[in-house]
Amino acid sequence: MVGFFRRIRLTASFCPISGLLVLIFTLIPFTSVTAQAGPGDGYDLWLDYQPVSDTALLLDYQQQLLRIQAPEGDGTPRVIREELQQGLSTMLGREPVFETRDASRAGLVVMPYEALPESLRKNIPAPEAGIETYRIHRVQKGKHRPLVVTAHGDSGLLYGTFHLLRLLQMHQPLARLDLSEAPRTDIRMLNHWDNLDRTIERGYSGFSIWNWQTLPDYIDPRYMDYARANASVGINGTALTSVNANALILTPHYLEKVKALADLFRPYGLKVYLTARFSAPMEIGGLSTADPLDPGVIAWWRQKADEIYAMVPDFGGFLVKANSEGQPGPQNYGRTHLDGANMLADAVAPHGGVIMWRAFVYSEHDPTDRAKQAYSEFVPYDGKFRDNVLLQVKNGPIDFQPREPFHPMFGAMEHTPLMMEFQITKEYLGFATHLVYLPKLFEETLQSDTYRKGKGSTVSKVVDGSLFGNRLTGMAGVSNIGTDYNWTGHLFGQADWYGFGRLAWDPDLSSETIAGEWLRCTFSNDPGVIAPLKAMMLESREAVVNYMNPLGLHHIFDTGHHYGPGPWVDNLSRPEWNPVYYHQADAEGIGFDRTATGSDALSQYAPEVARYFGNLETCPEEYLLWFHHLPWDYPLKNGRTLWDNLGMKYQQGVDQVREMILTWESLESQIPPERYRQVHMLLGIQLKEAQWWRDACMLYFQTFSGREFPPEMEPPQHTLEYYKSLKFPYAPGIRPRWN
Ligand code: BDP
Repeated sequence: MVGFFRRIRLTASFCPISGLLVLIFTLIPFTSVTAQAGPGDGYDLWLDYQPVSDTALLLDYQQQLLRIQAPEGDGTPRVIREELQQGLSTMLGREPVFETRDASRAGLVVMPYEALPESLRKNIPAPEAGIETYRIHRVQKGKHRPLVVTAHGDSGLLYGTFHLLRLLQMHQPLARLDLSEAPRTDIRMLNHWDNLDRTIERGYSGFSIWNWQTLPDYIDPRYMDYARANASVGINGTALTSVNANALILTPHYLEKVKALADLFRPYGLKVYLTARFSAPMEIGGLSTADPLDPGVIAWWRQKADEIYAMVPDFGGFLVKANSEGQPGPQNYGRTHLDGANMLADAVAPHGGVIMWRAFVYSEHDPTDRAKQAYSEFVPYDGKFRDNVLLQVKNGPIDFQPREPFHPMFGAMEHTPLMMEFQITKEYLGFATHLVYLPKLFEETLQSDTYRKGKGSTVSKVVDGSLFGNRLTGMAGVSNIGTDYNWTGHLFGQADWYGFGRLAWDPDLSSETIAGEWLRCTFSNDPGVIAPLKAMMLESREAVVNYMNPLGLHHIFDTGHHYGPGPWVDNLSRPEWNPVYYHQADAEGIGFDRTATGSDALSQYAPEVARYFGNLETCPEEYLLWFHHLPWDYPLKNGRTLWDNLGMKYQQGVDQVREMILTWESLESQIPPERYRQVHMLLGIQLKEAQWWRDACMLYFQTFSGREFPPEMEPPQHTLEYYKSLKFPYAPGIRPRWN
């Protein structure tokens, strides 16, 4: 019971009137299986500070940590003290005391490095330069040997405090602690695809947590809990609105609301960003053009930036989707992405703002392979963007698929900062109902080798700027957060939010380490619980690839909502929106030829990478049909045909979900009943949908291959006609009409 929201509710229940309210609250039938409040409900996320059960450890912690010297004052210092008070009292069962006079009695010192007494400072190496870095050090010499959390700035102290609390949650010993941390990227941000009417594009866990109607006067305590959760994993930015932007957010009426959120978030080190609709000068500014070279347009954006910064002095900047999927942009005026990005960059530069210009562009008028278009559009501009522009590039060249090779732009633009964009919400991975641990996917991309400066030129080194020495760096994650009681719909979706933050902080962290941390903080420190759950999480990503898009297949989702399979769809106006464009199945075989005999998308990679994927001997089977069109009887490494392997992979995916269910069931006695039940029901949905994917795709592909299903595959439950007849006009998260 630690969240701010939770504390409010508890306090309220003491008075009879609100007691009645609580009763009513519990009687309301919820539409979401995860919306119920109760033990293990998930509202507290990974910050569910459980009492330390190990008595020796508890004693040790109590001796060391209950007398604290911490910074005084409002803002971040207040947040630090509150978090320590909350975390320590819950985990250690006793209230900590904040020493204001005699600091030499403090067992825990949380202080800026510059403010530490000389007697301590001489025994503690300085944290690295920067306001977000920190050091946690147990002093080993002298009379006074406290545990010290120290930093050069408030944010560093806050991050260090959360790190210390995490160590306690994970039952780590303190005696010899000495660790130093510095974030590897500058901008670590969530991208909310939240609309002003509170629907969320590709959102599956309720409505937007931003209540634009009641802001700025009503402050939902959830806003603070949101900021606190982000700070606990080092996320320092949030773009509040959808990339398919609505210009109204830039009007004074909405900017008042944005300011209220920014003021709340500031103590948590969280900066606010907005999406900028390129045609805003016309829609809300009364101009007749949005041409980026027009003096009136240039002046309008400058004035708009001045207006925003007057209200939100630390405003982060604009995130822009332009000339992509129907959004307006500079090309509407015969200008380029470069013209557009630099014009906006000049508007925010005097205030220290940045422009995150998305590279997710492709056009129905361009007949070349969609996978090639972003590279062709942007790489020629390398080195020409203003210093405060980052190009925000999706992890793969198509669109957040269950598996994609890394985007060829990574490593190809030495003089331009490239920001990573991952999707945390599971648009193409089973919505919030499937348990799929995404840090495994993120890690796969980050550890891919671009070979741009020889072996070891990983995507992580492009993103953290170390490969080319870029000054500005960042990582964005499309949020999976909504109004569902547990924030993310599926409890395990919280691990994706957590893991995104951890990887943005350190892009070389392993997904296994992150899973271990999250499990310990969310479930328990019992190895009997952690080991099976960790194995299940790590396997879950491969399971979804197998039952949705095995062997390099991609984008065969039903259209619009992307819920379930639709490999047969071929009637959409834009060719590259049709699944048949991607799988290219015919009587001969299946797959997209991206070698020199096909679209030659491979030529956009470094020669080593192009050779590796291009050569059938070396191309990993998981990327086979991404890069090659192969005959149905093409033999794979196991000696069986491509067709048989396809069926076996789909079956394997279904079997993996069955395994996940068995694992979960084996832990029933160790998991709070409500939490157990919720996840169990969701796993049931996942199994049904995995079977649906297998059956629908294999029946459809059989119309081309004309072969029997492999004996390993269970027979389909329905006919192809049945699967084709399924329609879901109300599937969640569909793109609304924006204007
Ligand atoms: C696609 C989504 C669409 C987004 C688009 C984007 O289907 O809703 O607008 O990405 O990233 O995956 O802009």
